[in-house]
Amino acid sequence: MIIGIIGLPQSGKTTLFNALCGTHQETGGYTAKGEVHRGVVKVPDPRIDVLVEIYSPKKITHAEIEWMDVAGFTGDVSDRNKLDTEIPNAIRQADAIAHVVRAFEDANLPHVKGSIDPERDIRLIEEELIISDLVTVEKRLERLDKLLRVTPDDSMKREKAIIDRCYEQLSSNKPLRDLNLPPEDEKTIRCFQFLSIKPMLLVLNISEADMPKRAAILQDFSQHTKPNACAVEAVSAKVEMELAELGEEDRAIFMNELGVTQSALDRVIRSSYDLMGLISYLTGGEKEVHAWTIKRGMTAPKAAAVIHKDFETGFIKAEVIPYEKLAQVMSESEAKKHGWMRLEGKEYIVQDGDVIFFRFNL
Ligand SMILES: Nc1nc2c(ncn2[C@@H]2O[C@H](COP(=O)(O)OP(=O)(O)OP(=O)(O)O)[C@@H](O)[C@H]2O)c(=O)[nH]1
Ligand SMILES: [Mg+2]
Repeated sequence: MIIGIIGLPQSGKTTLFNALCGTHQETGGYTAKGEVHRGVVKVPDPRIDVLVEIYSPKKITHAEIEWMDVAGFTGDVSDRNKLDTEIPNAIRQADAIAHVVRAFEDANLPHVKGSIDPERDIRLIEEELIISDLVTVEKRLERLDKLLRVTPDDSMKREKAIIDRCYEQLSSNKPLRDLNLPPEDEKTIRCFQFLSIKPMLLVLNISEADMPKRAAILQDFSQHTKPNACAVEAVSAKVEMELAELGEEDRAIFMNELGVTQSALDRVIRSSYDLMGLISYLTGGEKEVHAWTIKRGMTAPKAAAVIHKDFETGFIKAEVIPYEKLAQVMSESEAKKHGWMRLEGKEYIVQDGDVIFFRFNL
């Protein structure tokens, strides 16, 4: 799963990327067009720590998400003939988008649009995503019209009906995300890698001085400004980057000085995970404790295939203990004695935090 970080120039994207990935990419120097930073981040999961206590494994593997950082969007769609395509194209492969919105004041760093105005910036970036998709849709419609004149087959007609809907939505300046297309329609147009259909997390980049007010800022923003179907988090990217560079002890002292108890980054990572409809199930043993990423709603054999595709074909049963039950007694055998281990079959929908042992036949 990949998340693309986007936003206006100098909004703090690379700073956030460094904080998330523990990297040292240059900040404040305008990421160049065509430059893409990539990094993999562990999804924080306190349940893993508990499983490690239970199993004392040799190896520990967290769920992971890949992040990408690209140059700033222009925020200018006034001339369709001069649209930038390179930067939007760089994030097409992402499964979701994190839009870094500048909310911090800094007199030494003028905002590229002249003032601090998160609502405007969100609209500008949304418009850029919409126009970029509109260009793709128009091209496809033109091609489909030609093809349909020659061979009017049913699948093409079906695609045309979906693309027509997309055209209508985008022409009304609305993102495809709000269309809530049924999964089979979404699958038909997946190959176009539309941008405005991707789940979006808005990351408000707030001033260091506002950190203690973070919760109030978030609430106010969610009530008044947040567009539909987006998630929102607030961080001070600069502070988070500085925190990420510190050792554990110094970090605790610095956080105490700032009046914060938990790194806001953990929440950004968790929110992005939820936003993409992802959950984790866990496997435990002496060899390894492992959090596996799956889409919410997956059946047990599909979830098993994430470990190895043979587990899906050879699937027999899943032995499932819900995490809370296991944590209650801190022992697999005790959990079994309580009758908390269930045997589930092929139709079982795996739940977040299920601790699973797959039985399979190879
Ligand atoms: N005061 C303050 N400055 C910040 C914060 N986050 C980023 N900055 C500063 O903003 C400037 C731009 O940060 P970058 O992370 O390079 O911004 P960017 O969005 O990657 O910029 P481009 O790559 O040009 O699009 C740097 O000087 C950062 O130190 C913040 O939370 N507070
Ligand atoms: Mg940058």
